[in-house]
Order: sequence, then C-alpha cells, then structure tokens
Amino acid sequence: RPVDDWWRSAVVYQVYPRSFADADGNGTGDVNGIRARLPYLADLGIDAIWISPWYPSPLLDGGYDVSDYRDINPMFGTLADADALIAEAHELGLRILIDLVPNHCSWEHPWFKAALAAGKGSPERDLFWFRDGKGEDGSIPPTNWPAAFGGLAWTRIDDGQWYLHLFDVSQPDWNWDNPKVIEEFDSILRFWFDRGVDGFRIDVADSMAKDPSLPDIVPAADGAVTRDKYVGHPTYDQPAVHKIHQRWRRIADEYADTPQGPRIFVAEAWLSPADRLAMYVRPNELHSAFNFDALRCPWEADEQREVIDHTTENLWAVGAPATWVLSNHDTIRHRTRYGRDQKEAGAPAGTVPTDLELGRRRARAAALLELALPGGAYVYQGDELGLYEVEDLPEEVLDDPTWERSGHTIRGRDGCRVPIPWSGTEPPFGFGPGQGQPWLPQPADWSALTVEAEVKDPDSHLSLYKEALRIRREQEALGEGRLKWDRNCPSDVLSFTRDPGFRCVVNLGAQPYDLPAQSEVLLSSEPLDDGKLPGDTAVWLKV
Ligand code: TEU
Repeated sequence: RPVDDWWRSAVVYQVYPRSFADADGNGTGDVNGIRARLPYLADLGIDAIWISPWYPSPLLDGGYDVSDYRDINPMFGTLADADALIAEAHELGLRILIDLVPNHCSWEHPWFKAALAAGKGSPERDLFWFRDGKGEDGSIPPTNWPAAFGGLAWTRIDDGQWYLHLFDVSQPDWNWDNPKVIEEFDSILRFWFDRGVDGFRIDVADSMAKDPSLPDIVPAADGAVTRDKYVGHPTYDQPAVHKIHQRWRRIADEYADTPQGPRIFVAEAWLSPADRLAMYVRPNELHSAFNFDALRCPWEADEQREVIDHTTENLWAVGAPATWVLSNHDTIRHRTRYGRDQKEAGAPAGTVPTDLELGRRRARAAALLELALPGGAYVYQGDELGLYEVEDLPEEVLDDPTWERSGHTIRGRDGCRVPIPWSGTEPPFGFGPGQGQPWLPQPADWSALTVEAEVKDPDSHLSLYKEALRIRREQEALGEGRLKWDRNCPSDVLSFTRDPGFRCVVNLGAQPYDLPAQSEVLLSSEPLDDGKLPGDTAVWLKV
C-alpha cells in the first residue's frame, strides 16, 4: 500500500486516556500509561491510535472541555511525556491522532474568563456568543435551542447577558465568525503538527458555524424542541462550516511533503443521511468521517446491507474511503447493544434487559464484518477484549454531565468508560500500580476479560481481533477497494466477495447456513458446524 494513503484503510484504536492505563497510581489513566502499553497496541496489529482529549481541563465533560489547547492535563502528564509518546509510537510504526475540540472550550479557558470580566460589547465577548435576552428585562433566552446534556443552550450571567453552549454549561461555544478564533485554531493545528502528530479527530465537526440571525429551532409536530439535525438547522451542518474545513485541509497539506507524510483529519459528525456526511470529505475538506449509521444500525441483515451500500456509494462518489465504527466513549458498548432487543439497542444504560452471551457472539461476528468492509475501521479501547457496558455503576460515582443535567434520570456515558482490565484476578486488574482503585469501579467478573487472561486463550475476543488484524494486513483484498454482494442467500445472511480471492459471510439469523463447498476457512468467529455457519457467526473464506 502506498504509504501516503495509509489513512484510507487504517485500523485506528481509540484511547480514552482517563481509562486506559494509570502509570502514576492516582486512579486516572495517563500519558505514561499509554506509553507503557504501546507494545501491546503494536502487537495487536493496529495502524494508528486516536487519543481522546488530553489537554488541561476541569474534566466536567471528560476533557472535551479544554482550558488550554497547547498543553497536557497535569493529571495525565506533561508535554515532554506527550513528545516521548509520539516518538515511541512512531518507532513502533504506529501513527498518532489527537482530538481537536473546536466548537467550544472550557469555562476555565483564559479567553472565556477574560470575556466574562470584559463586559458587554467588548472584543473579548465577541470570541464567544454573548447576547442579550428577549423580553423587557431580557430574562427570556435568545433562542429556544436545547443543550446536549439537558436544559437550555443559553446561560445567563450576572450582568444580564446570556452565553451559548450547545453542550454543557461549562463549555461555551466559540464564535467562528471572529477572525481571532480562526487564527487561533490554525496555530493550534500547527503546534501539534510540528510536534509530530499525524492528524486530528475533529469533535462535532458539523457545528462550529451558526446561523448568525439566531432563529429558533423549528419544533417537531408535537411541539417538542429536540436536537434533531434537520436541513437548515441553525447550529448544525450550516454551509459556512465547510469553509473552516477547507482552511484546515490547506494547513494539513502544507505538511504532506515532510518525511512523515500526510497529516489527516477524521470528522465526528452525527449526520445522516450519508450524502450530507459526504460533503465533509470532499477532496479539499476532511479526509474521512466516522460512519455512525453503521454504529446505530441494528443487528439485522437488510438494514446492515442498506447502510453499507448507502455509505459506500455516497463516500466513493467524492473519492473518500468509508470509516467504520462500532463503539466509542459516547455510546453503549456494542457487545451490550447487540445483546438487547434490537428495537431498543441504543437505550440508556440500565433501562432495558441485556443478554451478554448473545451480545458476545454478535460482537465477534461484527468485528469480522467491520474488518472485512472496504475502507478504514476504528476500535474503541476494550472492544478487543469484549468488554460490555457497565450498566449498574453506583450512582455516587457517575461523572458524566448527562447524569447531573438530566436531574439524575439518565445514567449517561460512564458505563463505556470504565478503566481497562489488564491483569490479575481482582480490581484494579493492573490498571494502575498497587491496589489503588480507579476513578470508576470495574466489575469483578472482568477477571475473565483481562488482557493477561485473553492473551493465553486462543478462543478469546482478543485472539480473534489479533488474528483478524493479522490476516487483514496479509490479504491484498482487504482494506481499500470494493465489495460485491453474493445474491441468492437467505435474507438473514450477508455474503460478499472482495478481489482477489476473499469472501466474508455473516449469518445474522438463527438458522445455520450451508457454506459454499470447497472454500478454505481463514477465520471464523465461532466454530463451524460441519460446513455450516451457525447463527450470529461470521466467517472469512479464501475463494
Ligand atoms: O460528541 C458529540 C455529540 O454530538 C454527542 O453528544 C452525541 O450527540 C452523543 O454522545 C450521541 O450519543 C462529542 C464527544 O465525543 C463527546 O464526548 C463530547 O461530550 C461532546 O462532543 C462535546 O464535546
């Protein structure tokens, strides 16, 4: 594969630094913890690591509330540690992507503090969205926009003005119509590119531009004001957002001829249908974008096929690769989703029953499907171990702002952020040195899901991932390219070939399926039964 195109078919491993590995024993993961585990990641067979925000932050939204874009959170380490991590990863052949959070910062960012102090109409306030309220006393918020974690997207301050925060009250939105904001982010990109990072994952890449006339959101038929991203929405997918991405692409391209090769972007934008998402990955914009339609798709053959076709058609039309993702730090882990009634797969933690054994089988099959599809793929830390969503965390440890802002009714995203079990038979499972407990408690039965336990077991989730990634590197057919569906299979079976000489068959139903005779099995997610593919099982064949 041409090295310049590595990102078109890369398997990228997402590290959530708080929960990955704790070198200094304070109960929170850190940069040196990641460094110590780089050999594990290289051995797993991934191409790159994406590290969720590691910047100074009060961690009111897990670090997506950044107070300094050019440093490392002291809880996680130092800039020198980050430099060492980048260098050591590169030596092992692993590329490093970091997280850029351009829609908002933390209320502890010095520019926001200065804006609060500077007062109405000041240039400092113009870096954010400060507005007077409506009504005689200005007590009616400027618009009806809801915030992501509950409540309104506007908060009133002492002098009577309101500021905009599409997410938490602690995350004021930057005003991207202000040239100083634009220049600041140019400089932040260069700061990290110059330190050697290979690219950025762009947080809420569809939201930076707002309709400056600040219209209300159009309520749904029942009058509810939701976060649905309809066409023409005042804060999502505004045409002006593309100008920002085009500008960043030019900056990344300035680095294309350095010995390190191209620097890239992956967009996080919960946008569908796929033709709207495709706008973000046109040749002069971002390189790739997570496909969340696949993440949201139930374990159902027709729907899976439709998402795959729709995604690839739209992305290929603009020359971009597909980028598959099954889980991340915001969603119910897919082992759990697939173990639920598929009509309620994405329901909040603790609200619907889950069959974890069924989820385990399907998650293994889904891994083989994802890694056989054309394009690149993301693996969220712990998915390679078959971790499930921890749905019964004690209320007193819940940390996600969703819990607080929903008035303690929605448990939020902590259940997919529980620290990784590395070794041993009881918590903290080698997450940190000694017996100190991590910031979120791990379930006792994760003793069977530690890296140490799974490395030894050829039938473990980890062994399946390693073998799949090994074969993926070896098979010319995998990675970028096209797929061809096999017609005439039962409706519950997805079967496709990739040239040269590769077939993937996934049985999403319950009835065993007769595999084509004389095919050589490269890998299967469960043992085959006399030439038959059992239900909820995937197989890779050489043809
Ligand atoms: O998430 C963006 C986002 O839109 C999510 O809130 C999404 O709607 C939701 O999680 C779907 O379940 C990003 C980060 O990934 C998330 O962790 C941050 O909280 C958010 O941005 C704000 O920075």
